[in-house]
Amino acid sequence: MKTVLVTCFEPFGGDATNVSYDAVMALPDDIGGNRIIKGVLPTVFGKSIDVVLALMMEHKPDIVISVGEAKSRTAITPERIAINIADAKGTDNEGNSPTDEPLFPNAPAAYFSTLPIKRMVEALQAEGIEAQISNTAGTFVCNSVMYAVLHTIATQGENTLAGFIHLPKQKPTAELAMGLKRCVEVAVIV
Ligand code: PCA
Repeated sequence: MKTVLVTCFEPFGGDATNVSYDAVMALPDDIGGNRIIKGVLPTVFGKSIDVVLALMMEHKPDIVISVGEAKSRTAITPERIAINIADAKGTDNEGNSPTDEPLFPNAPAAYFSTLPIKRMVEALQAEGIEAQISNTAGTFVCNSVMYAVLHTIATQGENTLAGFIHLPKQKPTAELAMGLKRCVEVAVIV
């Protein structure tokens, strides 16, 4: 029985909703006997990292799956890699708009997801849910959270599995929640 921390984001960019919030909140609290802890992160550089790291300290999860919305995508996309940069085209929810800023100075350029991303994609496709691996989580708040979680796990020498999944905006919440549930089921059997 594992503890899985699943985080989502508040709406951003002037939107009233964020599909990651709707889909994560629709997840059951128990998936196959594993405990699902849900967290909501502010779409703000820095603060989002503070919140996710505090949730990790509090709940000591075996697996961290962070989830966000990708407006222009049509598939559920487990991310392969997070990069050590913050570079925003617009602003976050507190008006921050960093340009070419390292997230953590003197830290590695990138971290790979430690989630079973290929098996997640296969499991989703087997259910008829559009899914593919993404090779960039962008350079906005979502990438910063993925990077910070993986960097913290790596520097603390823990064996927590972690990664990020971007959800498409224009799909029914029920389909996205079902897809996320399958991703959790695949991750807990690693
Ligand atoms: N998507 C944004 C930040 C919050 C979210 O849901 C991103 O892709 O960075």
